[in-house]
Amino acid sequence: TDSTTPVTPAAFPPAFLWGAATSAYQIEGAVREDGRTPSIWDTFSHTPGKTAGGDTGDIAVDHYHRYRDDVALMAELGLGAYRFSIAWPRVQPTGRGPAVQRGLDFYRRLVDELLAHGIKPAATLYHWDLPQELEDAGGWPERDTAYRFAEYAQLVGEALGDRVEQWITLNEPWCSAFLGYASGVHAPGRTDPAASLRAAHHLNLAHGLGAKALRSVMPARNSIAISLNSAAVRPLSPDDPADLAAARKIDDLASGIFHGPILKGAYPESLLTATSSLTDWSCIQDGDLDLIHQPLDALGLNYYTPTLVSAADPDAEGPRADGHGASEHSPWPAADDVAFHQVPGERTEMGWSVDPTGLHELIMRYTRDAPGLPLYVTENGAAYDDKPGADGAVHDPERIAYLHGHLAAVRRAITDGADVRGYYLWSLLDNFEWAYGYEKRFGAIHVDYASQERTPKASALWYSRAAKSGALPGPEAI
Ligand code: PNW
Repeated sequence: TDSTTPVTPAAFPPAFLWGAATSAYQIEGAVREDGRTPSIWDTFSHTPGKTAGGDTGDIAVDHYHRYRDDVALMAELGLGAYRFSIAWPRVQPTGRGPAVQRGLDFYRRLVDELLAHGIKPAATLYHWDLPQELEDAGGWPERDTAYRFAEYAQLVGEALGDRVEQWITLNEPWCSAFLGYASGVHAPGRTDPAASLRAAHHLNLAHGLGAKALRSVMPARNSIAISLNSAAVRPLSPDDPADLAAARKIDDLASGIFHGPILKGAYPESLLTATSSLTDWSCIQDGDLDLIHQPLDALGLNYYTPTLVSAADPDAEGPRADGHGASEHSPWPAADDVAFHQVPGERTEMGWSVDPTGLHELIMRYTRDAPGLPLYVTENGAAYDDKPGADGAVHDPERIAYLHGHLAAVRRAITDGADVRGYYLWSLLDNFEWAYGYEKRFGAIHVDYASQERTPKASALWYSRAAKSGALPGPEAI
């Protein structure tokens, strides 16, 4: 990787947004306050054996009560933007009906606090916390969920469209569909590959209907986007046609299944064929593709690590480690002829390899596939085993190197002609890392989970220098 290659501190475009990101269930806590009812993540995390240590988001980092302090920290760090998500079960506890004012009020207060500090809010409508009642009615494999999402989007757009300019419909629908309904390592924990493919289509439909609903109630200046975790997929042997075919298949299942309909108005033929043993895709109704293919104002990409694959004998025994959590069930439907490999080299606490070239690749790919569409890196970051030292400070040189390497890759992409408008570090705070509970710390700000005390890590100070100067300090600075 080039994460250790020195680069001269070079300026980013002056309007470049230096941000940080979080999501509601991972930080808010206060799960029973102001009318909120359970989402699929409350149910899942309270089911024994589903999360590390039985951890839940009941309290998380108590952001619901500490949002003012957290915004003050962002302001001190000089962040220009903050990406957060809105909890559907706070706004519409049953997933239907009128909005709960107290639920919306929290986000209005948060947004006003951000604006008062000159921080641009970017709101994600869905970061995985489906109201449990909608899951009980069938969840994402059910078409109706997409219409419920559009209604929710409209309610939120009406309430906050006057003060939030940047909107993201869905965060990483790949995780919702395939970790939620195929491998089952995420809520709701189902292991039904055919259902996961229907879920993917209905998430696409939800995006299209949701974007349309937002458009209909918000000022035209607002920007609507989606955040996709398209993988940078690589064949183990680039000269082996079988490995190339494996890489194409995984690319279809990771990226094409969302890019195709959203950016081009069609699913890749190769995807429909490869999955035909599981579904006839009759869930795609007339007019769906036009609805999904809504004009977008920007595209968000989340990137952590590349994916390395080869062709495999489908009958061979043994685990197919792919870094997506422990499950006997694969998150890749109809892909038992593909094997996943560890990318050699340095890894983070997640076991994910550090490879900034993957981010450059991905940005350049979007630049080709979606010409003219402004891009944002809506998530990028790393988990390390951070602890305060004797001096009370948290020294995390690995995270500084990770951020430096990836931001240098972003800057390289801009030099190569990509229109990248901003970068959101994942994550502002240490938080509930889904199935990994509180074991994995992604924050730029350390949280002591007993006292809820916040301590900016060295990486936060490093990132702050970048944000304030608009240029990358060397990785050795701080
Ligand atoms: C993303 N995978 O999750 C999410 O958007 C964040 O909420 C999360 O905290 C962050 O990345 C770090 O994990 C992912 O298995 C979870 O490929 C799992 C995968 C990818 C992204």
